[in-house]
Amino acid sequence: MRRRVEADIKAWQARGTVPIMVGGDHSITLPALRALCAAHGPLAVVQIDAHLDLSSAELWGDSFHHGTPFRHAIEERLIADGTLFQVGIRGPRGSESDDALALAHDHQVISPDDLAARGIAAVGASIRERIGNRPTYISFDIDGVDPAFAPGTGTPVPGGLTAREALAFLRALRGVRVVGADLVEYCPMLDHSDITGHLAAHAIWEMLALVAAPRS
Ligand SMILES: [Mn+2]
Repeated sequence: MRRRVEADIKAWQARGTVPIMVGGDHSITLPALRALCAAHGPLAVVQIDAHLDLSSAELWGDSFHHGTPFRHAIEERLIADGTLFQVGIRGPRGSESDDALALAHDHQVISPDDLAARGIAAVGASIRERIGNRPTYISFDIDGVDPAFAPGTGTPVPGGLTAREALAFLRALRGVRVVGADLVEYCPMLDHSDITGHLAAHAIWEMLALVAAPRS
């Protein structure tokens, strides 16, 4: 899977497109980052997620699954130091070392409470300033949103972003140079009345708008 996704993303990127993937398991992000880093150099990454996804093989005995993509991305130097922004984080950690890895590389972990206290516009402005002109990947794990708004996912965690906060946060990123994005962990089988599907589709639309928006 990883080889195939990486090859596909490389092919789309080479055609001058901005690939946006829809999933499915969050482990698809790692090969996308590998492909885009090969083209652009180390990336900035904005990750909306309940979980850090920085686990190692000590969790579940496997080094490659939906809880580990960003550990590999950091260790493989696919993400530039100080430019991974993990927003919506509140879930249980895989281990105590997860936060340490992010902090050792000067990355930022922003909980839903942080986002509410600081304000979406302020957080967005701070992220945009820190990213500057660096090529940026957005990885939107739908479980970053509260299960009340996004029940259709495999590892729901109460206390997440509202749908409105999530969409406003995406809009607050306007101006960053998006070179790729994904919307992952959507599981239609667990959804109710397509609530999650509607939000996922709208979030993808907002990401397309970020690609289209002129940058100042
Ligand atoms: Mn995730």
